[in-house]
Amino acid sequence: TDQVAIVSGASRGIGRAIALLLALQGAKVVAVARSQAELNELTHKTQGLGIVADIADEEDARHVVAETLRQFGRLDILVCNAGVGSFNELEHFSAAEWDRMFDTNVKGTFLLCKAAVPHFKARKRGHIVGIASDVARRTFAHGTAYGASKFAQDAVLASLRKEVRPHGIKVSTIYPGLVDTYFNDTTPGSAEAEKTHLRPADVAQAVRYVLEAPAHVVVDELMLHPLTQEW
Ligand code: NJP
Repeated sequence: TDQVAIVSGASRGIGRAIALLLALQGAKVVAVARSQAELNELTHKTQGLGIVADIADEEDARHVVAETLRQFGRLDILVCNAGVGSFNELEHFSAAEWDRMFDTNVKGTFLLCKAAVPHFKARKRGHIVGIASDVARRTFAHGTAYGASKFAQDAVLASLRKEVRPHGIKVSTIYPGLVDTYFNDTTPGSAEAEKTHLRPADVAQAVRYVLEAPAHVVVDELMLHPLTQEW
């Protein structure tokens, strides 16, 4: 396909795998993150566009969509993937760390959707794919801030789904379990994670599946876990 897709958080991890898979399938990919060097390396592979932006900043989020429209004339797919998390007992979280998770995971998703939806509505089509988490559907110790942010992001996407459906716009939410990425300052590729975690490419395949649904079908929700993970 020659679809135009924005992928947030594409400098590494899940977003990078999604960007590579979409590019492989012929999409024009706009890769978004704050790290210029990683984006340069990626766009070399995707032959797409890289935009350095902080999705928690309204001007940056607007710029991402405006620049995509300027360069490609349209937008077909928005993948809201960028996210951050850290885990601790409630009393050890700083207010700043709480804000960092909500600003990125919730407000960042809101701002990118807000920037893209008017264009989608005008064209009476468009597909928003949100990368949420299985922890948008369960709670766990040390997850007060991250879990709450993922519940909230999930609610943004689910409400938006109902709002934009009459305009022919799809919203699909993906709920992965553990994925072997750089998340929470980890380093992917360990022997242990190979046994217990999904690979970023597994999540990218889920994104591909929801995007390939026929025009009259919307995959609202898709959850996937490593077989070894109890949840
Ligand atoms: O994490 P990581 P994942 N503006 O750290 C970018 C969810 N998830 O791939 O800006 C723009 O390898 C950052 O780029 P940079 C998770 O909640 C994960 O695992 O250059 N971009 C990088 O490209 C998240 O929503 C697991 O630092 C921003 C990317 O985000 C999504 O999966 C399990 C940004 C993060 O890459 C991808 O996370 C689960 C900003 N303000 C859900 N802040 C898991 N890994 O186990 C960050 O259930 N980025």
